[in-house]
Amino acid sequence: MKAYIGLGANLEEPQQQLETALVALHRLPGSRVVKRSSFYRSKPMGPAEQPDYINAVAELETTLAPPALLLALQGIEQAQGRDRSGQRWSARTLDLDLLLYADEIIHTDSLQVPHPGLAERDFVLVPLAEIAPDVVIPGQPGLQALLEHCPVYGLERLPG
Ligand code: A4P
Ligand code: MG
Repeated sequence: MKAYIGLGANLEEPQQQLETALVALHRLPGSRVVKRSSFYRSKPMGPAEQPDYINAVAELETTLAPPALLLALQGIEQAQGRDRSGQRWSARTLDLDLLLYADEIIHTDSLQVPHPGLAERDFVLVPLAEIAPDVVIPGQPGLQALLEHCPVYGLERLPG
């Protein structure tokens, strides 16, 4: 199955956190990273008194089912020192969101797919459009339409 993962970090060398996370994603059982977007610097959504974020999106080919994939993502966050004690949307070493899983719509207590915040986040939509411009988001209009209505957090695409 094809899954799209949103990566975000704004503490402790965020670019390195994302590089490390991409390697960890590639090593998950039955999984490989087939595409990765550029890295983007973005202003924080949520509490403003935190560092800028680095964001990216990866396309994963995986045989893991969605609940197992979510647990695996949380394991990678944990391994990279994610501290969940702060308030919502506070600074973090690594955040991995399951954005899309094939064409599935999932609503359970622990997992919502497509990710509910996707349409309101340029730091997700822009890197997603870079690697998958024609991706279908179940229950939503196309990426270009979403981008036109999306709030702007001030994205800067990083070289390399
Ligand atoms: N959960 C449900 N659906 C999903 C999914 N599709 N992917 C549940 C991942 N998790 C999902 O997440 C809280 C719970 O969401 C999990 O237990 C899981 O079962 P979390 O990662 O523990 O907490 P969080 O990340 O602090 O909360 P939340 O609401 O998920 O925050 P977001 O949406 O991840 O946003 N600004 C910029 N510029 N760039 C960013 O990347 N990120 C955030 C965090 C805030 N501001 C940002 C950025
Ligand atoms: Mg999260």
